[in-house]
Amino acid sequence: MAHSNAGFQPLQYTEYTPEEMLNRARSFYAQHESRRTVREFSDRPVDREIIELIIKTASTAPSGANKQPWNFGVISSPEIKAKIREAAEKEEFENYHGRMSEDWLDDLKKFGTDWHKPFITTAPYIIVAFKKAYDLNAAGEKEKNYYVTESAGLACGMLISAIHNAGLVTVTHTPSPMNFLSEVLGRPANERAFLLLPVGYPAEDAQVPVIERKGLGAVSSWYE
Ligand code: IYR
Repeated sequence: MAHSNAGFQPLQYTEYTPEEMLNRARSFYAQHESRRTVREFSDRPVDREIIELIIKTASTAPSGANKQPWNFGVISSPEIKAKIREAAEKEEFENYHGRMSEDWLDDLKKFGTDWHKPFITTAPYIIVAFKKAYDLNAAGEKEKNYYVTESAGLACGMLISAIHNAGLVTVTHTPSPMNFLSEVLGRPANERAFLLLPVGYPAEDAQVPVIERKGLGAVSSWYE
């Protein structure tokens, strides 16, 4: 393929034998299949370098025009975690007492969630993923980002895989509305909080709900 732009280089690519491919695909699947969302955390400390590597992994996600329209707020300060928990619980209290429909509350019953969010102060790290609606260049002018929600979602998916791969656990917490996170963390106007993820070890007695994953037949449609 001819490229008008000189900024290209040869792809670094490793090909596996069909057998290696199958083994790799099987073990990657098995590893992902063992992931569970965890809401009960230990306060055991986690090495900062692990968190750095997890975020670097997330940031390898593809994004619209490679704009990488995300920023991860990483909170270990007990004072800031306490502020975030207080504000999140205030919103969640309202959600569970009138803002969420009866059907919605019913759908959540099996997860045992309520407005209390102790994991925000127990987990050693809280990661708040922000999506960047636009960027500001050096002159302070707005520069467009593309497929911002999709891009941030992809990065968060890879973040979750990296957390699991490292042997840590998380929950994708979505306090709503989330604008308090921008205020508490002093984020600029072009960023919107997207997800809040506590990261750490599970509590020793952590329990998870009994759930099932849909089978291949239910999640895929094949045209052969
Ligand atoms: N944001 C609330 C409610 C909640 C909503 C869904 I959809 C969930 O899958 C789980 C919880 C909370 O975090 O409790």
